[in-house]
Amino acid sequence: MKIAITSLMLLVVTVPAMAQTTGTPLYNDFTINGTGSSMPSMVATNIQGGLSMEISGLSGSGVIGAISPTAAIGGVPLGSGTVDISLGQATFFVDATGGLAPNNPWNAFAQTDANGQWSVAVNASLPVGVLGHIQYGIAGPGYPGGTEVTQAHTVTNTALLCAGAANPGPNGDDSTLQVLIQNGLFTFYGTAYSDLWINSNGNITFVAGDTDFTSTEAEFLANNPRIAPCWDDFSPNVAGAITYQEDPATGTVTVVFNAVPHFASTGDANTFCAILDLVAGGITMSWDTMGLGLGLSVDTLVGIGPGGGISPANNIDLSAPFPGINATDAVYEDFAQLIYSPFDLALQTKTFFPGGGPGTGPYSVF
Ligand SMILES: [Ca+2]
Ligand SMILES: [Ca+2]
Ligand SMILES: [Ca+2]
Ligand SMILES: [Ca+2]
Repeated sequence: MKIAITSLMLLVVTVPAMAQTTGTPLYNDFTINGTGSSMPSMVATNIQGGLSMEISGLSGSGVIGAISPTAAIGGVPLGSGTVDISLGQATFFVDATGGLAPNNPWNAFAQTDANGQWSVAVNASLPVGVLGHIQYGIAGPGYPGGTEVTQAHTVTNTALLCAGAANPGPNGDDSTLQVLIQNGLFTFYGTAYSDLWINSNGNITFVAGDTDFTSTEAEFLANNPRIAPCWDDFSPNVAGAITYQEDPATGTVTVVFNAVPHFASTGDANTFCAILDLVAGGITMSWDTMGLGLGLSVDTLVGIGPGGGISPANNIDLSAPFPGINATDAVYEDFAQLIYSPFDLALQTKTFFPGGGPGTGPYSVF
């Protein structure tokens, strides 16, 4: 179900009458694009043009959701939490009981499933800036007092990082392009480089280019140093474009994969980018729409690694913060292993930050 959140703002505002309860906070997780959980207070959540909201509660419970322009931690007590959004200014965009969001088509679907899950995606042209504060109530006989609340999210729509860059990158199916860094060096795992290779299969390598279209953890660890915003088999020869740009003012090199399809897939677009910080040696990756072969690709690998066989296997969940441990550790998620999840980085931004000084590991992820 996809609906513009702006249309939700037009609904009639009514203040709910919910009793205070003493439920179990862990029963009410509320994540947006995979961020947030059952924390007791508000979460600041940045999105990039779209949001997928997921509620976890008791199965068969009714979901009530609202957005308000203001919020304050420690509002009206309800269950084991508090209603932090401003009820007097709230717009209810879904209500399983029907009363607070009358005639809303979402209401008919606003019931947690057998696993206690309920989710909804909003993909629309959202304005950049703070969209509002979103919080859910969950009503069901399993909750002491009948109703619980999730924590609130303060949702900010950030501008997409992956705007097209000035210079054409490699445009062949399995191709590579050497790029000379004009204004300094890029230090990566302690080695300073004056050039890099943009590989059309979603990654950047040092020392030499790489046209390998089958990503594996073993190759990632053994071969040349690599930055992989999304190592997979892409076909910029079919559609989309790979571009890059060096900006001396910000000291960055940006590589953008814009709407490139997965190999042999139709109707599939993938937009993502990597930004290399020439000063601090950090790497920021951002993912927008990620079709990944309409979900059929099974060999996506994301992350950074020193190559050369100097790192042990270190497959981590990239959607969670990672503190960084050893200076030579590769930091990546091999989605082929499905240890944590299918690809879940769309509409996210992650920074790989060198904790040992400019361009020197250990690299943390946040
Ligand atoms: Ca391979
Ligand atoms: Ca390819
Ligand atoms: Ca693939
Ligand atoms: Ca994950």
